Amino acid sequence: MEHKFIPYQQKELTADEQLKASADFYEQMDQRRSVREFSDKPVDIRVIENIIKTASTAPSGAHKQPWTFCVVSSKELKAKIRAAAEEEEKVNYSGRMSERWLEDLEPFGTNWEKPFIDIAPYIIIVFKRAYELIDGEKRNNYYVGESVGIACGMLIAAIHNAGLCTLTHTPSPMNFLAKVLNRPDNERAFLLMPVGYPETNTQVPDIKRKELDEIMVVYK
Ligand code: IYR
Repeated sequence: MEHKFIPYQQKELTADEQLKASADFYEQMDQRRSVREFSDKPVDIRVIENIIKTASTAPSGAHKQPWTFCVVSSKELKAKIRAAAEEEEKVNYSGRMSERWLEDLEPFGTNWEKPFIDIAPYIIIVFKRAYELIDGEKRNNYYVGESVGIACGMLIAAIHNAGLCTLTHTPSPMNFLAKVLNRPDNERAFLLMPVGYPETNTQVPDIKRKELDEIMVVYK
């Protein structure tokens, strides 16, 4: 079988341009914070389309692109999702999570209440596609968790780049999302992300990122 290849073109930067571009991008990304209090200020759906297109540029196992991004703006659906998420989180916070886990979360001030699901203009629920059904036949996807994780990272970067914020919310177990959104059997909920503007005067925990020498090991 013939497989077509086409020339790859990427603009090469000078050494100086590269240093500046990488430093500028780091500065920009270092401003990103997870936000838990959202404003209901509307966001143009075309911005959401662009950030999802960006996420879908992620590499994936055998280029299967094993993801579906569900965008919820309906008040009724958001309320349904919030109620189901809070039901699970109540159980999590009152026993399903270990004492140590709850202690680790203390600095973030999280609890079972998830008002942001109602308030943010959009909720993106990312589903991973465990397999594909093509003409009634099951076809494999590969490295599904890795692929969808990478796409979510790119989604988060795109959201920040658009001057918006998000939160990686993982209500657990999250199978209620497939039910509420009527997803097919091959899809599993992966991450729930409110997208919008932060509420006025929102505060975020005063946390520090690890220094480079704690995260990078160079082998010469
Ligand atoms: N899923 C819960 C608990 C939670 C867990 C971790 I790890 C966090 O970093 C934050 C929260 C919740 O969303 O509240």
